[in-house]
Amino acid sequence: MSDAAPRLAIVVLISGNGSNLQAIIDAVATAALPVEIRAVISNKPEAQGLERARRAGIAALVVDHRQYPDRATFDAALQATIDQYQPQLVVLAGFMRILTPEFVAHYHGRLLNVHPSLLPAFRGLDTHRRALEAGVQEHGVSIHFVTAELDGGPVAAQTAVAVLPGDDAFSLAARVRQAEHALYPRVIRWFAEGRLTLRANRAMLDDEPVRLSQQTTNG
Ligand code: NHR
Ligand code: GAR
Repeated sequence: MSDAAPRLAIVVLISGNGSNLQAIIDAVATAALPVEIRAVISNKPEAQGLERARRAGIAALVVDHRQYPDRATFDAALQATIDQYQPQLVVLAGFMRILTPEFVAHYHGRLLNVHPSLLPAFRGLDTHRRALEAGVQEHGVSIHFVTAELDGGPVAAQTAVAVLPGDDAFSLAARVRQAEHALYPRVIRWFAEGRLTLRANRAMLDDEPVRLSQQTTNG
């Protein structure tokens, strides 16, 4: 990269496949995303995303939650590992462990998550099956600032995904994941550009509170 502009330092947390991580890596490679991925950390040693990181020349680390007696001890170890890389933003990308309020407070305003639903609908796990069972016509993806309230933090952006006749949880998840891969790098870029901030428990884009119905039309 010949671009001399300072790039936002980020650390990405994963638990599995890491397709969202790959979308971020690819966006950085095409210069669409002005960030430096300093490290990728998984709580699972077998996570495929670790190999994606290594292939891109990014430090790939494991902090295995099973090696720690409780969540507080795990989170403290995770935090210490992250902070060695001095990130300005921490990105959850399919990270599957609920984080303690202490951890979340430490990264207040600089911790994002991608959640596979149109929040506040379908917080928690197994969102695609639950959306199909509820019979909704629209499902989708939310990027939100992480707070102590699980999947309850301020939403920064959403993309709606139509539920199609014949969809099962797999086909719907695949379509939602495509929307994730398009949206997450874009939202991270907003943060890197200083356009997206958390202020008084509201997500602000260009100094305006994020309004969900407009969100997918921005920048
Ligand atoms: N932590 C806090 N405090 N707040 C949030 O909003 C969080 C969070 C940690 C992760 C991601 C979230 C999602 O996008 C996320 C948001 C895991 C679980 C869960 O139940 C729920 C939500 C999310 C991630 N995890 C189980 C646990 O006991 C373990 C499940 C597993 O290992 O497969 O931690 O959906
Ligand atoms: C993504 O669909 C993400 O939204 C979801 O898991 C998938 C991870 O895929 N996250 C959660 O369900 C968090 N609880 P990936 O590992 O290929 O990015």
